[in-house]
Amino acid sequence: MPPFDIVGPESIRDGTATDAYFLQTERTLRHADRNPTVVAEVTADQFPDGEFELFAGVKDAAALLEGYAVDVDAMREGHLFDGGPVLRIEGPYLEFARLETSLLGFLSHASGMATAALEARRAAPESTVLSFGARHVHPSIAAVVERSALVGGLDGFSHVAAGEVLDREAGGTMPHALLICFGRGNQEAAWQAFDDATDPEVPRVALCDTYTDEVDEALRAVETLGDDLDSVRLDTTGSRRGDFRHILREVRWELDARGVGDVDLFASGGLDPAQLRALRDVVDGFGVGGYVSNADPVDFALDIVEVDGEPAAKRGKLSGTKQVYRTPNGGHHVGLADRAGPSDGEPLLEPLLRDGEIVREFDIDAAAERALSDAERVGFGE
Ligand code: PCP
Repeated sequence: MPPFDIVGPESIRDGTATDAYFLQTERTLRHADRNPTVVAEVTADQFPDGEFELFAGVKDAAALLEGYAVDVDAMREGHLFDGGPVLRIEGPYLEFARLETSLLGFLSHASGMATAALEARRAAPESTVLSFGARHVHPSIAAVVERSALVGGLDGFSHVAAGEVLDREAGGTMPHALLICFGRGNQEAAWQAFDDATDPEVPRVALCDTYTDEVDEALRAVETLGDDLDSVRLDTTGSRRGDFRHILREVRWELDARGVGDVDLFASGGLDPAQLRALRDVVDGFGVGGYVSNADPVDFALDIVEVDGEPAAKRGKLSGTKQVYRTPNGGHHVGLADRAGPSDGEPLLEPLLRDGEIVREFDIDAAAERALSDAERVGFGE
């Protein structure tokens, strides 16, 4: 028995990470000697509805489909979409039937978290916003959480192993556990020990809410670390929070009054975009966890829309191979791919694989820039 309940990359690659009915379908089609060439599209909403979500998970989707005899077109990671296909596969159905489960999982989960991250980003555009939410989900998807957070425009993340996967360094300073290990009344010893033990390039962010009043602890941190102190973080427990904005303003006031206006103020603990908006003028940065990592997956489905060149679809779904166009006003137009699109429309489905070979590069920063520019264009998160 494996030590953890994790479906491994081999099962994802060979397609056994699937729903059993796809294997039954494969058997049935082979038995009937039937393997039509189909076009299948991944769609959340058939028609644009003005409710935008952020497309993510494309790198993993491409890796899943690599090596199969299919052509795939998809939106770029970091595009906002509100209807119509985001990805299209063309090829013999038996090439990719069993991959549907993992394909939808890759796209749905990452897109849901990236959308939430972009909401947080847009709620506090000038603040540092860090992803702290890997602790709420299964560790096997931590890199998906952190990549999605970056695609949505967050500035960094906390998960170390995810950093190794993404080739980015995780950040973070101290939990309450460190303070508690030194004991009540010994916060100075904890902050000082952290300062002594930590590489100089790591910012000194003192957690200042463990035992006593936040103003009291913040001022004691200033006295302890002096010029070395970069920031204080308040993660005030919900039951003690009262008016968090007032607590933060008070800390800011007292720091400024003592001439340490350059010490930044960080807030964390159960924050959502509404709270970020309400606090962004009094703090310099936020740690956001569950709002991103616990986001609902996007409700994507994969539907066959063409069989052997003929339009086909289940009821409620639109038949025919489609293209999605972005119009200059930020709206979307969904049309048949073999018809002319809007004269000023930008087609969004672009080649991802040709005959099983990946024909695109993936860049997290480029995806994040796309997401922010799309958000401006369509007014997402305003
Ligand atoms: C932060 C805080 C939040 C965690 C991160 C995730 O950690 O406790 O609960 O953010 P979220 O609430 O938005 O999901 P620490 O303050 O370091 O946690 P601890 O209390 O364990 O020291």
